Amino acid sequence: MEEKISIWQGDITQVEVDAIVNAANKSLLGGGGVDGAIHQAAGPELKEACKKLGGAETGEAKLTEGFNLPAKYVIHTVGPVYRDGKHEEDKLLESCYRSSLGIAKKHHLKSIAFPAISTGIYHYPAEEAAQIAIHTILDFLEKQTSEITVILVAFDQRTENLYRKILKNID
Ligand code: AR6
Repeated sequence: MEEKISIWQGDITQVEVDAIVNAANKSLLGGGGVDGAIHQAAGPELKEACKKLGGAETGEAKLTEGFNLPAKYVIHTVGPVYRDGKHEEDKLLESCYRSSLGIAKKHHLKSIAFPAISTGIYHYPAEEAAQIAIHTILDFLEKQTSEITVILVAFDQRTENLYRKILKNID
């Protein structure tokens, strides 16, 4: 499985890929966490482009250019706020990964980097979120026979360890 998904620890704004994914909120107008870092690094033009998108629903994804980022594009997706696991949080998180990959495929992008959507300010339990991320990505790549390279960006060691453990168990 390692050849389809790679893991990289660090700041997603530095990753040179066709598209980085932003863990945004429904307004798509910026916020804290990885969203704040992406807007900061991309420059004010990103916010101007986002204003034209008219927001997004939880689980949806929308595309903009990357402006000052090394990535060509940003795919903005809205993760679920984790409440108790009984409000379709898993389906909505899965939808974030699936929608983002669908956009990448539609635009013939060859590489995409994901942050750990919803696991920060939105409090999704890290291990469950990592399981959903990896299984959804692998399922998409298999069923859509997509050649896209996927990078999972772990901001901290704990997330990196989780991703490595899950991938190892699938092999
Ligand atoms: N590069 C990669 N990953 C990062 C970075 C970075 N520069 N910064 C943080 N992370 P979060 P959410 C990790 O809170 O939980 C915003 O205000 C972080 O360690 O950014 O989906 C939005 O506007 C965590 O593992 O996103 C929304 O309102 C992961 O990215 C809300 O936060 C996601 O953490 C979305 O919350």
